[in-house]
Amino acid sequence: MSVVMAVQVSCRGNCLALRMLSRSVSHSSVSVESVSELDSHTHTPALFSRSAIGTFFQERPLLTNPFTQDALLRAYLQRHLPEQAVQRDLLLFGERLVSEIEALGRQCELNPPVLQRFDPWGRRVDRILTCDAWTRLKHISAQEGLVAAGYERTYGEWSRVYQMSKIYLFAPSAGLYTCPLAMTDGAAKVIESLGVHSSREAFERLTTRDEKRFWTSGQWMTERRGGSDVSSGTETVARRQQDGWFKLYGFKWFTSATDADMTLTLARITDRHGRSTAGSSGLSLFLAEVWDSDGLCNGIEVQRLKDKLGTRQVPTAELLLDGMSAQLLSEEGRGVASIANMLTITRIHNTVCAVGAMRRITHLCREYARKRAAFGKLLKDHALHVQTLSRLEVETRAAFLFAMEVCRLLGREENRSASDRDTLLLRLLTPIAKLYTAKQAVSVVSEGLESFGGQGYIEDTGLPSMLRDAQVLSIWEGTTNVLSLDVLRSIAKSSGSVLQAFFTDVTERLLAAEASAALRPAVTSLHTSLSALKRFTQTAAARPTGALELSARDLAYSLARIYMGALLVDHAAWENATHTDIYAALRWCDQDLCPVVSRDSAGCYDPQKAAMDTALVYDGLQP
Ligand code: MFK
Repeated sequence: MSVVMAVQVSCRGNCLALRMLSRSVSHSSVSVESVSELDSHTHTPALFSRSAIGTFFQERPLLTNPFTQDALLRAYLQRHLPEQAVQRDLLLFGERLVSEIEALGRQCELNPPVLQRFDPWGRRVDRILTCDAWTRLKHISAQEGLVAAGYERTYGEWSRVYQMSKIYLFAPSAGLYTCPLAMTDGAAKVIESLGVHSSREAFERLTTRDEKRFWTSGQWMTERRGGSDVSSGTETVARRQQDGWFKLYGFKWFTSATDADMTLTLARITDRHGRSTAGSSGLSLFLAEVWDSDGLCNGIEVQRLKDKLGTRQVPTAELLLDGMSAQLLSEEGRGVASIANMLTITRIHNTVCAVGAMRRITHLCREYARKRAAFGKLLKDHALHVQTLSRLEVETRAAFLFAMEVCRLLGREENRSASDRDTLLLRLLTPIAKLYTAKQAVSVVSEGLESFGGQGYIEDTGLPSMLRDAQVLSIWEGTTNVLSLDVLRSIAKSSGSVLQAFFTDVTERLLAAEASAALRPAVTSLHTSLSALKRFTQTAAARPTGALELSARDLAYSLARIYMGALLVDHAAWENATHTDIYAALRWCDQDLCPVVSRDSAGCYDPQKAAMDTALVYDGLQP
């Protein structure tokens, strides 16, 4: 092969390189051939191949053990769950994440599931084919007890904190395997709560560490009419069979991780004339195995897999239920109330995964800032850059403490050590934590990507998928507004007791921190916001119809910000807290902690303003 050809091969596809080469060559009046010959004699690399691609390559940010890197997680566990066994397990798990799981997660992103509709001989099979890495993640999930740890209850009321610490570490590496795990955990919780003996085997499989027996579960709630308004949107019917089982007929529009072994789903039981009851009281909860022992569907046609912005690793399908055999799990007509337990668990998983995403991006950003130089110095030496990262860190810390507090409350309830206040707080804080951390995750991950410059927008860095996958967190398991209305529902249903529990809890945490002079500005600000919020809620019931609903999102945000502030202050007042813990609490409390009061003062919830909102949104719309 001639030297010229060798150059062309080494620069294949790089026309720019060749153009630059001919320009530099014509300046020095040396032909391509003569330069190449010179190089071939002296054995130096071709001049142009260097000038074309340059010699500088940016170091990539390295992922190291996410447990050892996480100061707040380690401090939190040191304070609340200082068991050696927990430390050891998380340390080893962190190593496994780096050495094995991270690559599996990436493979899942690159090899999304496909639907095989027919076998080679034309038989309809509707198989959802996932990659080997997805199966491996299922096995690892069982081995590591990612669901089991919540039910073994080895650490009593701290068992959920232990389990969710693992999920938190796992999530950003797991190629969305957290999705089936969330639903599996939720299904186990529903079965345990209902105490259904006939589904004992399902419960045992959902919560086992034996990878050969481990089952995952789906949660099929969404039909064409919508995923939020489940009560009026569910058209699936259930026909009773002579053996006491049911056949289900309907169309499920979004089913996540549809390769699951079993599912929980809602349907309306028909009477012998085929009639069913409309609304929430007509819905019952069913358990069904999805596949038979030959891998064929149980009375299901998979219409298609969804083409999604993110979560591409997870099969999401439209399903026609055409006589799916199912077992009644709840009392007749108690479907929504029964599946609410599943929603609590999946919303907590969502919260934990949102924090996991924030933590991963902040770690990558700070690592990159130690390696990337611009304008003559490393990014870590640019104060403005570090200020931006510090703000992301404050968001992440507040979100982490919030997530862990909800897990702690869940653990206390399951350990039967919850006080009435704990139970009320768990009900109120679950939707708030989910809705607030989901929004934070989108914003923190987006800002984090920006700190990589153009590289944050490049697919094979793996960074863009983090943003895509964060975007779903505020959509599935209840959108921000649906969850804000759920907060109102919890207040109304408890006649305000959930709010009383909130006020008492925050006040006690602030009192405990009052001795700290360093924390005083944060404590004062939280007291002021809490008092303003109390006054708002006391007058809220007397407001015009609709005003409360208009304030729902801002109310949820206010409850979130105040509670997160109280948790940061509480953590910073701990005897082993560091000055960074105090600083994080102070910075958090710089913001408007009670937007519902600020917006109320601006008249945002007046009926006239609602009319103006409509006028603004539809301004210029042609009929
Ligand atoms: C990383 C994480 C991964 C997660 C993966 C998940 C993938 C799966 C994707 C999906 O499936 S996304 C679809 C998820 N769908 C939702 O989240 C539904 C959103 N809509 C709601 O949450 C509505 O608020 C709800 C359907 C619950 C409203 O239904 P209703 O029938 O209008 O409620 P209603 O009548 O107020 O309440 C019925 C009963 O349920 C009441 O109990 P009682 O009959 O005993 O009074 C309520 O108290 C109870 N309930 C409702 N919401 C509750 C609840 N109980 C406890 N907690 C709640 N949140």
